[in-house]
Amino acid sequence: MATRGSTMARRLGSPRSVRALAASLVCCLSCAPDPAQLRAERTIEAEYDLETGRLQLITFDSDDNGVIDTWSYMDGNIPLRTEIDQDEDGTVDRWEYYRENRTLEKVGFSRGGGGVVDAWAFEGDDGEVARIEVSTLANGTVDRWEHYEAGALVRVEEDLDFDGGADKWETREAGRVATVAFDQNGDGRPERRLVYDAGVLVAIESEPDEQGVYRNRVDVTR
Ligand SMILES: [Ca+2]
Ligand SMILES: [Ca+2]
Ligand SMILES: [Ca+2]
Repeated sequence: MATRGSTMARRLGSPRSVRALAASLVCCLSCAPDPAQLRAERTIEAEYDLETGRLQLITFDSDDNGVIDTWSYMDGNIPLRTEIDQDEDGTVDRWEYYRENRTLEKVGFSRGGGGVVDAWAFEGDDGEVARIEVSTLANGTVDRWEHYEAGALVRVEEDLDFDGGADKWETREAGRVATVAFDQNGDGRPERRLVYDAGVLVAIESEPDEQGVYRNRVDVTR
């Protein structure tokens, strides 16, 4: 699992579609007819709500090959979401979501394929992917949280019984599992933790105190 998220994209990147659209639209307004304007006229189309007249969708053929690959859903001039079919196979593979201040909030992608968004990547302060939230049932409900540092998966939380709260916590070191803790009685806190050394199980800890320090440890002989 370590590589699936990290190869997705180290950086979410800026919302390239909106940026390209903005550049094209500015050129439309400011320049005499030229190739850039003609290209914009050819590749960008806007759709408006028939009742309110508000802009609701901009479609864009970003590589000018005659196939629309980018759909930006708008509320007037506020971008809500952009869907991109990067390989132009007819299914969306990238979903960009924006905050109210128009900055990129998260990028959705499909681990399961088929054009269904089932994972969402969030950027950290360093510009790299810091967290990926996953809906393993592809139903929109997140049940797996992956945490990354410098592109490496370091921690995973899972909601195995789908009650909305994590009940399995995994830590990783150098790409290998280091500890796995389980909440077995449903109180939201772990009661048992497996400890690994170089990926091999070496101990089982149990009976945590109020601070979560395990009072019982059984070493596993190899
Ligand atoms: Ca295209
Ligand atoms: Ca596609
Ligand atoms: Ca749970």
